[in-house]
Amino acid sequence: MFKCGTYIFLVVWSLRNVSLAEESLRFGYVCLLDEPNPNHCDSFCLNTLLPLLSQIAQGQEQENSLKTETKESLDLMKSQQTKIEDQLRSHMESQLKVQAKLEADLLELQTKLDGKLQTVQTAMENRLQAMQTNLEGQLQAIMAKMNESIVDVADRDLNKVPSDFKRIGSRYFRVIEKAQDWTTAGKTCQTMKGYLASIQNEDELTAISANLKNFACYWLGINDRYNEGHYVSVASNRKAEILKWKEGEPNDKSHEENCVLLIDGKMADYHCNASCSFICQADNKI
Ligand SMILES: [Ca+2]
Ligand SMILES: [Ca+2]
Repeated sequence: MFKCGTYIFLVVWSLRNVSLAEESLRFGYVCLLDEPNPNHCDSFCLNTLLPLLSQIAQGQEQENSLKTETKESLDLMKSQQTKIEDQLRSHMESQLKVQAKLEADLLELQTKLDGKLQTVQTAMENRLQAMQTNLEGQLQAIMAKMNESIVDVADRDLNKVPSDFKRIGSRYFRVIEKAQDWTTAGKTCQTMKGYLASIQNEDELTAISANLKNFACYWLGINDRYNEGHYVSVASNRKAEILKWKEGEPNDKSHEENCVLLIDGKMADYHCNASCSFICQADNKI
């Protein structure tokens, strides 16, 4: 095998020498190397090889330079890539911070809006509740008044109450702001189809007094004309239901005070010929 390889090498070398010999003949010089020994290379060979070697070295140098430039370019690109990546990372971190702050602000705003919305809703509910309560109260008052009117109409029809008598409490009265003596006042009430009034109880006294002027006297139908100290109603001829005397009354002054008047919510016996306003009642039950 070795021998065979050596033979092939020698053949190639011989062919190259033949080629060189031909080239030498063409250019007018001869270099025949019978033995492939570097020591036998003369100056011509060296002159021939040196440019090649120089080109090879120059090529090698260019290659190294190119490698160096390429490496520098790659390093620069890598550096720029790293810088861009850092910038992108920093930018993304900033964006994330901004996004987080926006989300926090949005949540805070949402919370505030929810709170205000709840406050407004509560206020509206309270207002609606108050309006509803008020309307219910008004409705009840209207219904009570309607019922009262219905009862009043029915009662007036049933008891034949004159239309100009006013319902005070459970009965019908008419206050006459015209000063007359007790007897004339009684007759005036009769012309109105009524009677000089007596009082049923303290609530009725309070209700009637609310319809009278202050410091003014009003005749009642109560008297003790026939039996001193025994007060009766002129309408029913029965004992007076309630007597609420003013301080110091009754005093039957000069033994002539037999008629009862009402002044500022209290009663007093007084001379029947005196002039006072008076109160008529529609019924003769009291
Ligand atoms: Ca008397
Ligand atoms: Ca008196």
